[in-house]
Amino acid sequence: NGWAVEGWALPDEVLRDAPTYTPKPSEIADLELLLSEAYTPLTGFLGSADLIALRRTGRLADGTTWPVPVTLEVPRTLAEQLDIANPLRRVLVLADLEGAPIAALDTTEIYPARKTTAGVAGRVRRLGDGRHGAFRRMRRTPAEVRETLPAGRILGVIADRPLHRPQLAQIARAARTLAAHLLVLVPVDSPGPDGLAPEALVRCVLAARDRMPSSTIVALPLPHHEGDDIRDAMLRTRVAAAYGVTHLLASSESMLSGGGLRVLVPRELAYDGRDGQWRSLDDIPPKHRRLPLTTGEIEDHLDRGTILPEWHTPPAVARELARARPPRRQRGLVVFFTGLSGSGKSTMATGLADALQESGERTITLLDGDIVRRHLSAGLGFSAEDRDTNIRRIGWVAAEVGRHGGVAICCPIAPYRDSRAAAREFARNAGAGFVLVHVSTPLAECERRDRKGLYAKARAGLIKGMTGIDDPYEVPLDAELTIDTTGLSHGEAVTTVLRYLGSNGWLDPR
Ligand code: PPS
Repeated sequence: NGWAVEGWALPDEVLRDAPTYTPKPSEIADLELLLSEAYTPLTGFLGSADLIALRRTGRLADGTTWPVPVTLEVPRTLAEQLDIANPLRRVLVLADLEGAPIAALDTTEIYPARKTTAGVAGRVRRLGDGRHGAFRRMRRTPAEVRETLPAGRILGVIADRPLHRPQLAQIARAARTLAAHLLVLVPVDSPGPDGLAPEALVRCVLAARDRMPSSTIVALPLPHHEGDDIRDAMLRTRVAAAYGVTHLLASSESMLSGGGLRVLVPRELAYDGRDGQWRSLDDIPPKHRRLPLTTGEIEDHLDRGTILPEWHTPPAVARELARARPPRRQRGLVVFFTGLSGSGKSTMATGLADALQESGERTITLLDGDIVRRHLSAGLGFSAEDRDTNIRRIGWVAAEVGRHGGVAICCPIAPYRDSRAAAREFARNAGAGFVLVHVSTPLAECERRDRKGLYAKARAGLIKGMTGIDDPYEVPLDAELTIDTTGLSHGEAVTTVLRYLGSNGWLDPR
């Protein structure tokens, strides 16, 4: 029976036979917004004419103003399977991370992008009902939301962070002044600027609901486009307008009015100790004035496990935040040792695991190089690609351990910055801590130890691609701790790590 969209009807076989591709998360977020019509007037991924016009003039080829390039890149080998001259053979099915189809792309242009990728442009059409994930009932399209909004002004707030009393006071003021209904848009495509998981952010926002004027709360993706905060802010304004917002409370300096919507820059508020009200900074004498906590101060409270003060944060919000970010001594943690073969990583990792077992810390998982390569990474060798896969696997498993509140201790060589960065990112997305320990014992010392005889073999040319000899080790620039084990006893090296973890709150001081 096929499916149709104005002027685009295709038999089922076309979809069945079409290649399938899973875009990267930010592209999926763009796709969702295209499909929900939050990106009106865009109906698909942009082609080269629009991209060139956009770069030159800030407008699409037809003159429409539009802030950011909304593009889709696919591997060249995949693009080559499409035949744009044939409407039946140019369809690309776009799938989510689990591989379930979300949309069909009617590819009308393929243009060169990077070395191994091509840009594909064309209209997109939703496949399936488009609702998935936690809080799916809150993921509503602009049309659905507009239908339920009352007539009159709509005050929009983009809540990419939990709402504390100062923000709630700003919102209440603006809503009162404008006599507006409140629409809160919560971005849920990736962890917010505070590193809170999307579901946790939604729970925090919902926990503040009884402190807000009558409101509608919607969850939606709001992707970041490479290195362009101002344009992203403009895009957020467009999306808010599509949802029916008439007045948007600015969350950053770079938000500009446009697209029929006014951006309000809220006044800076402070807590007035005399009567417990939040009011304009200038209306409070300095000795009675308390400024809102900074992001760093809030994080500090959570890290230590002290309750956020009630003058600043409604208790229900404080509770949700504390659940989402337990104190460091209870939070999942990845301790990631990196260094040359023979640098002392394994010894330190084992020593650390033993010490933590003894003190009865959270559950410990030791992801030792040899064991990993026997099980999790069985079959991988030492090519750059295999090493990268190895480190990403270790990083992924470690992050899952951290997600569930355990301590993962890893000790691969992990010679590449990118793979280590990926491991750090996995941990962050899982809400776990990440401590990179660079075991910086110099090559000469590692080679002198040469317990496995590998360096001697490498020098003799018997093995190729030995890290430090004829394969690179990229020294970390982001290590939390650097330890050279030359001349250190086993105990001293482990103590250094324990001391770091202790003084940074990662261990129970008991
Ligand atoms: S990597 O690069 O992080 O994937 O390496 P890793 O999984 O930690 O494995 C390192 C251990 O494998 C042995 N080995 C080699 N190391 C480096 N280069 C080459 N070519 C190589 N071939 C085998 C070596 O014994 C490493 O063990 P450690 O414990 O680090 O000494």
